[in-house]
Amino acid sequence: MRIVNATLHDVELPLVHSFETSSHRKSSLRHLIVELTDESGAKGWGEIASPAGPYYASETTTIAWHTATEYLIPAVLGAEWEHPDEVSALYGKVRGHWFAKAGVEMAAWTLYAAHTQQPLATALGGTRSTVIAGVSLGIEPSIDELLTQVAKHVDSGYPRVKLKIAPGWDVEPVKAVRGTYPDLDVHVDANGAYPGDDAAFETFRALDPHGLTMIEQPFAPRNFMDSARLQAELNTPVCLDESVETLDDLRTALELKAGGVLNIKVSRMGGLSAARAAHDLTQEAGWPVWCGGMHEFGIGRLANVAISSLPGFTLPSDVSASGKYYAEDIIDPAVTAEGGVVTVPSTAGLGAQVRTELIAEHAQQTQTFSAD
Ligand code: OSB
Ligand code: MG
Repeated sequence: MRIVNATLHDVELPLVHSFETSSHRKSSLRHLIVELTDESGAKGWGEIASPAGPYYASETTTIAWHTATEYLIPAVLGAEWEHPDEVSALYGKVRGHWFAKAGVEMAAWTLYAAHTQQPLATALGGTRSTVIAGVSLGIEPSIDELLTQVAKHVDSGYPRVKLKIAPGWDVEPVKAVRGTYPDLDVHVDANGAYPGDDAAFETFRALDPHGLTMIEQPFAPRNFMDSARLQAELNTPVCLDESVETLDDLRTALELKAGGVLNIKVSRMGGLSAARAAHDLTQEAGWPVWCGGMHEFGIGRLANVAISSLPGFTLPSDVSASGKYYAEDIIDPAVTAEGGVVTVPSTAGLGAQVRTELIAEHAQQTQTFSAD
């Protein structure tokens, strides 16, 4: 296959409910949409879902624009390849920049699926026709407002709720949610906000008896040592997110027993091929996995749905309906989650139409490239 045209669209969509994590609050998101066209005219779509600021990872939207336009798109344009597993090698000399790479590689994967007339999930080796969605709830101004958000999502059928925590907003919100929902699948995500000190260990010991499904990323990225120490002490599984950007990080985590669950994010790992390889490695090690999200627009959301259809994704994934975040999504149909169940598309390619008019309406900047 040969990519002859590429367009990068910088698109801003308003959020229906502002979202706060341990680092910051946001009310709209800017993601970069990658559009690739091959010689036959088939199209592939990808999404660079980097947050605007360097708080989740060091990449930002502006940096991702630079990386994609200067390095990644020139590397894939005009190159010959048979399978998307080969695409990351085309820009193999570029270190890091996983979000930018993930968006470009996702476009190659959806192009390949369209070109070979199969659903993206099938091309990846997915085996499920539906996946279970959980929701991720941000830090709210009060416990009452958090309980309102939990009720809203439990009432619409989501079987798992993840609560963002940070020092000062941890044991109390968990107790409140547990008090109201004794049997709900609840987990917490600290986004690395705790230092590996005695006070943090005290907090996690206090959370341990509340039957949480997991404690996600308690410590700073790649603090595998304190994570292993915590896992040895707690009954609650520790889940790694920010700590695992590469398969080498994952091998370190497995060897050190720095947790018991992996959140596989396509964006954080640099694409669908790496996400699938992480799935295979954790399967061998016996760690269950789930697919994390980055508040993706519909394109990245459908890639998350597709990877979640692989057999090792046994825990609910952050693939909630488009409508949890966006009043209007850039795909048609948008992702829906009836009773927390998302249907894996069975049509060839991405699995939905891309609403190019909506992309144009919300685009802040656009750049097009052609192979010579
Ligand atoms: O840690 O999972 C995270 C969003 C931005 C940055 C980090 C995270 C998140 C989420 C999003 O929790 C969940 C979703 O996309 O549904
Ligand atoms: Mg996380």
